[in-house]
Amino acid sequence: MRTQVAIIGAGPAGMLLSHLLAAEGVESVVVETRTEDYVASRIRAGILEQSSVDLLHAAGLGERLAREGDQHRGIHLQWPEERHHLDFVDLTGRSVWVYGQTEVQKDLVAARTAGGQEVHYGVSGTALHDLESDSPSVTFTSADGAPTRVTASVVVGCDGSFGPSRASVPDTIRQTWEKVYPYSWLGILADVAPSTDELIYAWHPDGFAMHSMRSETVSRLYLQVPNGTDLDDWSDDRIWSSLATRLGHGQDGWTLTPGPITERSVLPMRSFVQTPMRHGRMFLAGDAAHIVPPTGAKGLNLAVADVGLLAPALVDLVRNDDSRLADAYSDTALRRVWRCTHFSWWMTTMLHTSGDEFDQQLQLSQLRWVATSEAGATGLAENYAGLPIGF
Ligand code: RFL
Ligand code: PHB
Repeated sequence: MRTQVAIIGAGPAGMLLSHLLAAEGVESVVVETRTEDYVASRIRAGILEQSSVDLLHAAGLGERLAREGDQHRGIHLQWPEERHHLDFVDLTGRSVWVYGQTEVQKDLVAARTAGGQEVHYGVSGTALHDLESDSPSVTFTSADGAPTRVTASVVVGCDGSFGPSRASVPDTIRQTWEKVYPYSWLGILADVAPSTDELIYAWHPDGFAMHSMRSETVSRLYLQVPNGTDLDDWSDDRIWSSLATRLGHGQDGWTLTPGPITERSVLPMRSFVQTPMRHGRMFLAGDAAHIVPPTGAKGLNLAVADVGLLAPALVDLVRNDDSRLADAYSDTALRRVWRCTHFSWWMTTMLHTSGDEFDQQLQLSQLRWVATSEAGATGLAENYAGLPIGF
């Protein structure tokens, strides 16, 4: 089959790209290894920054987000005996929204289904071909076993951290940077009302902890754990009592209410960037090009920002044969990618304990500065609430 843009991956990057292209009359085909249900129910990001929310509204995808999303003015930053609220709206005029990636995905799928988007779920053996030619293609075996080729003007790799697109850039051209952190997160979803109005990021000598949420009745919480942690070693009681200790249960009358745990997983943490984000007629967007540790809440937001830049560039390229934005895409996107990579590393290393006592004192000093100096707080707020898309 033939289309204008072949998109690999039906996660938020791929589905948002197909939506933005369709709004400008550019046709695409999406291929995805997983099932629609699997992609829609994967528990991942929870925070949307201002520019992501603005983009979703501008794309006509903001109706449920406006109704069901929860706008937060800032976050609580804490360490033993101290909790400080950073108000991003006062500091930068920008805010963030609690609206799960699962909800963003549902809105995208609903909009693309209404628009008649062709999405091939459950494919296998995805491969990219002829990327340096004017008619690159993607081959795969469809869910019912048929070998299939999609030939296009452009191929976009939105296939996340394990997809084949990034490796299709020749080794002589691509450059990669990677940092693996010496700790993981144990994340839980619990059927209990959040014990906090806004997110709590907590430094503690036992390790980092965070209290996030999905709704008025569902809480999302994380604990720093060693790499290689086995979930079987963490009973519900151990999880809740560790969260209570690290989040400061009993401090100034604050209490953590436990509840039934409905999902749990261990997430390794790494930073990764591959450049350039384009090779010939193949472009990379989202986790396919870069991974950040979740501490800065940037992964989904970076995927949205990439696509926000890429969609108009592809419209110009395939509709008007104008390659200026496409030629600038990689450099423009990477400016923001490196900013968010730095911010995510900075939040991660400020908040996670490594066992080094000298580092601990530096972390506490930095936390005190960020929480109590307007200059320090504004730096965190500006990065967390997010810089404008074209930054
Ligand atoms: P995705 O969502 O991984 O989607 C890629 C899709 O490509 C498919 N695929 C293939 N399709 C066809 N052929 C192949 N060979 C393929 N190989 C793979 C995959 O099945 C998948 O459906 O990447 P995308 O679209 O770039 O979106 C990125 C985000 O999902 C990711 O950055 C965020 O979830 C990261 N993240 C967070 N980001 C935030 O902005 N704020 C947060 O609060 C936040 N919290 C998180 C997070 C990620 C987490 N995990 C589990 C990694 C919290 C967690 C726990
Ligand atoms: C989440 O709600 O899953 C979440 C929130 C903020 C983060 C990471 C994850 O920094």
